[in-house]
Amino acid sequence: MKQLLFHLLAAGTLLLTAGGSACAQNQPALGTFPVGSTTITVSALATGLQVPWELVWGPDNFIWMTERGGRISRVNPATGQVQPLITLPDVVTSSEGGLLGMALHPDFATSPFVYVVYNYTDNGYKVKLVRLTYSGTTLSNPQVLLADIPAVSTHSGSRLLILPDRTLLMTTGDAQNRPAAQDRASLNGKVLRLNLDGSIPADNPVAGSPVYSYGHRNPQGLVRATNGRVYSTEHGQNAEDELNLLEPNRNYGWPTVEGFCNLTEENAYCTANSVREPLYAWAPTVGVAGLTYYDHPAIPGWRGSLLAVALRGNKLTQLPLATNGTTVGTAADFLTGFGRLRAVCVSPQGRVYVATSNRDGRGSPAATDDRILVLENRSFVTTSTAKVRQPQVQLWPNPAAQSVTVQLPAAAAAAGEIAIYDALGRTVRSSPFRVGQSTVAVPLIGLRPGLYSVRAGGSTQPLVVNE
Ligand SMILES: [Ca+2]
Ligand SMILES: [Ca+2]
Repeated sequence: MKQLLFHLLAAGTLLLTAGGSACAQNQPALGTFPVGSTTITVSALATGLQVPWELVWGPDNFIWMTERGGRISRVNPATGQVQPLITLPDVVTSSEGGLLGMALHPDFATSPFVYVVYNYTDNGYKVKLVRLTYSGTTLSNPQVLLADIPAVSTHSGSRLLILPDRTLLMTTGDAQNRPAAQDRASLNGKVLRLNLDGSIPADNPVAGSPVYSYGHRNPQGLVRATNGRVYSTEHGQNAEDELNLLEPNRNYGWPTVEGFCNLTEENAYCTANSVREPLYAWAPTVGVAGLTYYDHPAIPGWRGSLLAVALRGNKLTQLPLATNGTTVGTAADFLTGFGRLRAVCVSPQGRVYVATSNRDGRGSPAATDDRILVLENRSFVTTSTAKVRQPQVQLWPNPAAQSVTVQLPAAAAAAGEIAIYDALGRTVRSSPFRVGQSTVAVPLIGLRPGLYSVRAGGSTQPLVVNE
C-alpha cells in the first residue's frame, strides 16, 4: 500500500515539498553515508518515542505511526510534531507483544479506515485485527474484523498490507507453537488474506479459509513492489532470516525448514512438500523486521530495491531486485550505529524514514530514543525544492471543517473555477471566481471527513476535511 499511495499522491504531494524540505534540512545531521556516488544524510525527525512499530506514509502526507504500547499518531514530516490520535485501551504488551502493524484504506477520502493488529487478553493472550475510523483528529469506532488468534509474548508477527484488489494481507507468527505453521486449520504461522470488511475473499486458495500461505515462523515485514509482487521478511530461529516472495497456497517450510533448503534433512522435506525457498537469507539471523520498496530518483543507487531493517543486526539491508522481481542481487548494509531498527517507509519525495526500537527491552537506548530517522539525499531535495517553488494555490485552514479559503497564485486574469475532488477523482464541489479575484471561500458542509484535492489556476493541493 505504501507504494500504491506513492503513485496516487505523487503529483499532489510534490507541491507540499517546499515547506517540508526546508524544515527537514534544518534538522542537524547525525551522520552521513554513501550510496554509490550519492551522500545520504541521517537526521532525527522525532525523538522520545516508545517502541515505534509501524510507519506508514499516509494520504494526508503525514507519517502514521504505531507504538507498541498502544498509541497511534500522525507525525508531521516537516516538523516532527507527533499528533496522538488514540491510545487503544485494550492493547496488552508482553515482551514482543502489543500494538503491531497498521494499514490505511486505499480510498481514504471516502473510506477513512485504519486497520491495526495487536495483542490483547481474552481468556488468554491473543492477536486481533481491528478497523478504526479516522475523524480528522481522532480514531474511534473500533470494529473487530478477526480475533482469537492464539498468541504468546513472542512470535505474533504482524504486518498488514492492502493490495490493489482491495484485499488485506496479515502476517501471523507461530506463537511458539511450531506445528501450527503447517496446520492449515490454524491461523498461526500464516499469511492471511481478508476482504476489507473482514470477510473471506471468494478466490482465496482454500474456500472459506483466510489462509493465503503457510509454514511461516514470525514474519515482520510486508510490502508490494511496483512489479506487483508481494515480499515479506521473516525471523528465523538462529541460522537464517528470510526474504520471501509471497505466492498463494505455498508452503514456506517452517518448522522443518529454516531459510534455504540447504541441509540434508531440509532438502528431502523441501522436495516432498514443494517448499517455497526464500529469495534471500541473512545467515546467521539478524532479527529482520520492517520492509519497504525504494524506486525514487533521489537515491539512484537504491532504485528498484527492497530495503529491510533489522533489530539485533542494527542495520538496513538493500536487496536489489532483478527486473523480473524473482531474484535478488548483491545485498548491501547501511545505517549501522543507531541500534535496533524496526520500521521503515518511503515518502513521495524519496526520503526514507526508519524507526528505532531501542526501548523494547533488548536495546541500549540513546537519551533521545526511540527516534524516527530521516535518510535523504539533501542535494536532490535542494534541486527539487527549487523546481516546485512556483506560485501555487494556498489553502487555509487545512485541515478544514465548515469551509476552506482558497488563495489563488495571483489575482485571476480570467474568470475560472475552483474544483474539489475526492480520492476517486470525482468533483464534489466547485466554486467560480471572477477576474481580479484572489481569494475564494468554498463551503465544505456536507462533505465526508477525509482527503480531497483542490484544483485552481493549474495547481492542485491536498485538503483534509474534518468533521
Ligand atoms: Ca521459510
Ligand atoms: Ca536452511
